[in-house]
Amino acid sequence: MDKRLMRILDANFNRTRESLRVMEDYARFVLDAGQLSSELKGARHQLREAVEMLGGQRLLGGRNTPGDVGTKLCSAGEMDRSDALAVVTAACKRVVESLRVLEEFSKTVEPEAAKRFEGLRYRCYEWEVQLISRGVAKEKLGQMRLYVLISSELCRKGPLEVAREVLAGGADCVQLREKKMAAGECLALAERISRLCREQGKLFIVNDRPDIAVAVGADGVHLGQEDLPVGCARKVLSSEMVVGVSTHSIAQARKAVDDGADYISVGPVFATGTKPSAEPVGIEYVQQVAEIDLPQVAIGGIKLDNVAEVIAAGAKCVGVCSAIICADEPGEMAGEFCRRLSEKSKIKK
Ligand code: TZP
Ligand code: MG
Repeated sequence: MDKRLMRILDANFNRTRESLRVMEDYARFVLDAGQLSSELKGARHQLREAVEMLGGQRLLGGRNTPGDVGTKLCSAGEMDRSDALAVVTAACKRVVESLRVLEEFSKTVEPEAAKRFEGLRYRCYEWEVQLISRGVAKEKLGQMRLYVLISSELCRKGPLEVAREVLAGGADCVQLREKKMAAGECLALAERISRLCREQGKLFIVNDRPDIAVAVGADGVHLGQEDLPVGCARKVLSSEMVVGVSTHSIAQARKAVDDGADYISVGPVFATGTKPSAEPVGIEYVQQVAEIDLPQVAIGGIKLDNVAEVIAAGAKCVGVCSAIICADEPGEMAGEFCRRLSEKSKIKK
């Protein structure tokens, strides 16, 4: 094989391998996405097999790093990575470029290998969507301040109107929590709220129902202690979707971390008519759970007159249902919660 061709193939094999490793480690260590990271590991193996068809190790014969005129060229932005998401985004772009180069140049020597590179390139487009959308959702979970739960039966106005208003008022996330609604009706409502949230770049979570969450393209699902286990729900969910788990004790919070939850709810902090059977866990649990390194939503009986106490206990995000959705003006009420949350977080800084 022509040495120049060997150099191109060798360089792009390395680029692809390295980018896949970045993607795999992001899936594994940032997203805790077992299935995705094992698919990416498999992709490195498939890459190696396709490269074997071109001579494998023999491509090294073309390598001439000191004589490579490109090693010192650095494009603007190459060193500019603000966070892990920016790193994986760049790797996703790079991997399809290098696979395309492998594909095109291997057509001249081994068309069968070219087809393999093409197949891998298509899969990389899908992995890119999964890695980035789940990465973005994870980032958003960490930045949430106000998480609003909507249950139609408690809404003073229509649930869709309430969703629209609370989003306008500053809610970062809406959860649809319908305990009595028939699946078909819930699906239709979830579809509409999901669209609203997507339009505004806000998170949308469905309570209890992974099937409905998947069907409407929600960001994720919220599960209680008696619902499906996280691992089981993940089998049904698309890999970019997040899972939240209700916790009522530090042991449950630790278990949720081990099970791979993306966030936890912490409560009920106070007694609440929305979940009358649940024993309040008190403000002490909010303080205690702050040691857990996972986004948290303090929830249960939180109102304007006690939210300061919850924030003072360490909560960065509060989950509110009745105090907002039963209000005459849910949007204004959401706005007032947001003001208090941001005032308190400014004092803390
Ligand atoms: N989980 C713990 S408390 C609760 C849930 C879903 C209900 C929260 O509703 P409210 O009306 O804000 O107390
Ligand atoms: Mg539940």
